[in-house]
Order: sequence, then structure tokens, then C-alpha cells
Amino acid sequence: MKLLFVHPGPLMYTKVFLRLEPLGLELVAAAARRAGHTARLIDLQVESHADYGRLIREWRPDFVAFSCNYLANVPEIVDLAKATKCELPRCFVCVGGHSASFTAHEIVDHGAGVIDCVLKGEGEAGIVKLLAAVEHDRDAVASVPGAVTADGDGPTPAFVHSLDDIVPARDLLRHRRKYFCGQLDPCASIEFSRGCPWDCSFCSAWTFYGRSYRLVSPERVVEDLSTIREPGVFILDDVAFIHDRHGFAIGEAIARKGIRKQYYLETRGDVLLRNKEVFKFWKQLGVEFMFLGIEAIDEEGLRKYRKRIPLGRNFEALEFARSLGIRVAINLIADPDWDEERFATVREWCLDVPEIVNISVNTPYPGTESWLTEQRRLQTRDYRLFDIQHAVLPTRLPLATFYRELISTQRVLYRKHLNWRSAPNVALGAARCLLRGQTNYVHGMAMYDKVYDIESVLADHARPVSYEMPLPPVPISAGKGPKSSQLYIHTPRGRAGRHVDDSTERFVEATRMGTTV
Ligand code: B12
Ligand code: SF4
Repeated sequence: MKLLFVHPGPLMYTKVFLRLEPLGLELVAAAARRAGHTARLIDLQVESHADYGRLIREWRPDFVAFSCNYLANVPEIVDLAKATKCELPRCFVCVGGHSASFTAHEIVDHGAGVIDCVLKGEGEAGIVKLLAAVEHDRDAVASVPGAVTADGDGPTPAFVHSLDDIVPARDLLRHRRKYFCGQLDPCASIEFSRGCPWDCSFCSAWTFYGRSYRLVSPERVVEDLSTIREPGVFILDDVAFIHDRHGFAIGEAIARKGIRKQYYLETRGDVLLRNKEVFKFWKQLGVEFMFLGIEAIDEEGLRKYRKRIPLGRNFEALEFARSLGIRVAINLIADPDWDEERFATVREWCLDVPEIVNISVNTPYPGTESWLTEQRRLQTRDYRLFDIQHAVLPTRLPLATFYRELISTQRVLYRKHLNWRSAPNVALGAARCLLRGQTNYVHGMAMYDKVYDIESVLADHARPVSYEMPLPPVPISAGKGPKSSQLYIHTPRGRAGRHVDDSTERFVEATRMGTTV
């Protein structure tokens, strides 16, 4: 069959800071291609809806698969599915990915007959079975593991046998030079591991994978990395180098092969402090930027976000990263309950530290524990506002004042580092990108004021809403612990699902606060 894989358009963040290749979709496409189908891929982060329409009309695929990792993309995907069925009534339309898995029934309902199936969970295993059913016996679609159709749910989704099995179909991307992460322009993506063994209440990375944690082998990493032409590489792992031995093994294999790249990675402060030697080694291999999950600057905030790493350790982690010469970015979560004084304190703290500070807004997402325990009522059910840049919970300040505080704080922090006039290294970085013929980084900087603008963010709240988010269930009190079946997409396999040694398992146990497996 002719298959078209589609990544939806950009959100606020992607327009300014970084835009990454859709690696998950490339993996699913690779699995489908291996099963004998012809695949194409279009990424609407860098191509237009008109390009999509043209491709549909001219190539006439038999099967269209949308990737829905972000809740905010749901309305766009439903509308594209409707347009697709209008043009190609016999085409099978499927949606998969992180957010689609947590809102599968709603997506099928919004489609009102145009979305044939949502395929939950990781796609490599499910897609092959789904394609076989679509090709040979459409009645069998409903019994494919992970499938949700208008007729009901199939069995629970299955894990891919091994992460080494499939190499992403990187060749399917038509505009590889459009992907960047700040000064890493152009930039490719890679995964060394999948899943997260921690269980933070505001995050769904762990609930999606049943709190499992699996590793890609060093051999397979090197095989994949040697095909990557981009000088920059974004390591997609939720928490990089949880397991020091794995980090060393990959690093050593890369060094032996003589591969030289510039890397960006994300990790936790306590992991950085526990595995200092691995990060030192990776600095030599080319780690330039690191994102540290800090989330709040005070003990109360940290407790609230259930990071059991004491604030003092977070500062120690920042100190250590600085000592390595790695440029560090941190994220703080602003609560809609913040008042002017709280914003002022945060601004002051952020201006004091040399790190790049990013501020996002506390947002309960389906698939997180916060979604099940949050007692405050949602102020909006517009999917498009669930991008952690908008306030969806009641704000203590009037909404316009909240955004004035938020956006002016974000702007002060952005200017601190990214104003090329005041920061020579930014200007130098921009010049290097331009000399390479790359304009993404400079273009992102130019877009900042347009994207992070109070009027346009407020106008987003006033748009008519065609599709409404599901309401969260009756809140259970925090600390009581939701049922497993309410949380997970992939069924947890307990300790056996986590490929870490016993000492790392104990370390995770001591730093998580979970009530579930
Ligand atoms: C890397 C990453 C990013 C990258 C972008 C990656 C990209 N190209 O889109 C960056 C840093 C830019 C980013 C930004 C944001 N992110 Co982000 N991100 C991630 C992260 C850590 C990993 C995603 C990833 O690439 N994994 C590796 C690949 C291999 O897996 P995958 O894409 O999930 O694909 C697999 C399955 O999902 C499935 N699948 C995917 N597509 C399809 C399609 C079909 C048809 C099928 C069958 C299956 C399928 O199969 C794939 C293979 O197994 C996830 C957390 C997580 N672990 O999932 C958060 C996560 C997805 N991000 C999240 C958020 C909130 C954001 C932001 C909104 C945050 C912000 N600060 O503004 C922005 C918005 C980005 C945007 N699109 O504009 C949330 C999503 C919440 C939600 N429900 O919407 C997550 C879950 C993290 C969290 N804290 O909970 N993000
Ligand atoms: S450490 Fe927490 S926030 Fe980070 S990916 Fe894991 S569960 Fe999510």
C-alpha cells in the first residue's frame, strides 16, 4: 500500500527555540516500509497545509497516519483528517503518538467517522499488524493491539521487541536542513534510551511507557549516528545517562569510530551529580548544551512537583555543569496562582544565575497524575491552549495581568542571553550558522517578539472552539494514588521493565515519590 506519514504543524516553542525531526514517525515509517509498503513523510512544521493537500491529491495514498504527540495539535489533525477523507473517501486514516494515546476515544469521536483508528502506544509494533488488517481484513482492525476504533478497543498495546530492531527512516524527510536546536543548526535527533523510571506528577513520559526504561545498544547507536550528516545532534532521552555504564559504552563506541558532533541533552540534577564522570566524558565528546529539570526554585515548589531532590543539590548540579563548561538551560514552572510578587522573586533569581531560564505554565495533561488529582477546574477546554505556554487553570491575577507578568518575565530572561547585540557569543554563533547557509537560529530570534506577544496570546483564548477536550474525572485526593488502569498506556512490567542495575534502581526508588509500580 501507499502510506503517508504526517507530522502536524508547529507550536509556539518550535517557532522560536528549536524544531526537531519527527524521529518517532520516522521509526514507525521504517517499520511499515520493512513490512513491504511504500512510505512518504510530510512534516507540517516545515511544510504547509497546501503542500499536504497537493500531496494527497497527486499521490493518492491508501493510508494516512498522523503523529499526535502534542495535545495542542488535536484540532489541526482532526481537520486534516476531514479534508483527507473528502478528497480520498477510501483512504484509511489513523492517528498515533503520545497525546493521541491518552485521548484516543475523544479523537475518534471528534472525527465523526473520518478517523478510522487511533493506534495507542509505541508505533513500531502496532503499525505492522494494523497495516496487515487494513490490507487483508478490515474487520480485524478492531482487534489489533492498541487500536481504538468507533467499535471499541483492541488489546493493550505491545512493546517493540527490541529498540535495536528498527533504524529510523531518516531519508524520508524532505527538508533536513530545517531542523535546529538554538545554535546547533542544522540538528538531527537520536535516542539512546526510551522511557523514564521516575514518576513526576506533571509528566506523562513515564505513564506512556508503563514506567519502563529500555536501552539502545552502543552498536546500534553508532550505526545510526554514522549515517547522520548534521553536525548537531539532539539526544531525545527524557533523562540522559541514568545508567553510567551505558553512557560510557556508547561514548567509547563513538570515540572509537571517531565520530565528532555537538550534542544537546536533557537530564536531572541528581543524575548529573551521581554520574559526574560520564558527563565529563561526554563533554569531551561534544556535549555543548544541557537542559536540567529543576522546575521550581523554592522547597515548597519542589515538593509540589514531587522532585525529591533538595534545592541545595540542584544548585550543586548547576555548579558542576558550569564547571564542565557546558551551557545549561533550566525550566521553571509558573503556576497560574502566582501573583506579581512571586513573578518578581522569580525574575530576580533568574537574573542572578548565569543559566538560560525557560518558564512554562503548570498545565494538567491527560496521562499525568496531576490530571487525576488537580482540584482546580479547567478554565478552557480548547486543546490548542494546552501547550504549557497558556494558562488553562484559573489565574489568581486577571488573565491579562498574568500574561503581562509571564511574558515580560520570559522576555527579560530571553534577552539576558539571546540578544545578539549584548552577547558576543550569540552573535558569533549566529554568524557561524549563516556562514554554513543555515538561517533557522537567526530566524527564530527574529520571531521572538511576534510569538511571545501578550495580545496574540490573549487572542488565542478568544478563538471559537470546534473540538473540546474531555473533562478530567472527579479528582482523587493527591497522595491517594490513582489506579494503574487510569494511568498507563503500556502495561507496567515492574522491575523487569527497567534495564538498570540494582544500585540505579535503588537510587531511583529513593528519589521518586510514586504510589504505583
Ligand atoms: C523530544 C521532545 C520534544 C522536542 C520536540 C520533538 C519533536 N520533533 O516534536 C522539543 C524539545 C522541541 C519539545 C517541545 C515541546 N514539548 Co516535548 N517532548 C519531547 C520528549 C522528551 C520525547 C519525544 C520523542 O521524540 N521521543 C522519541 C520518539 C522515538 O518517540 P515518539 O515521538 O513519542 O514516537 C513514538 C510513539 O509516540 C509513537 N508514535 C509517534 N507518532 C506516531 C504516529 C503513528 C501513526 C503511530 C501509530 C505511532 C506514533 O510511536 C513512536 C515510536 O515508538 C517527550 C516525552 C516523551 N518521552 O515522549 C516530550 C513531550 C512529548 N513534550 C511535551 C511538551 C508539553 C512539549 C512542549 C509543548 C513544551 C514547551 N516547552 O512548550 C513543546 C512543544 C513542541 C512542539 N511540537 O511545538 C509533553 C507532551 C504533553 C502533551 N500531552 O501534549 C511530553 C510528553 C513531555 C512531558 N513532560 O509530559 N518536545
Ligand atoms: S524525571 Fe520526571 S519530569 Fe523527567 S521525564 Fe521522568 S517523570 Fe518526566
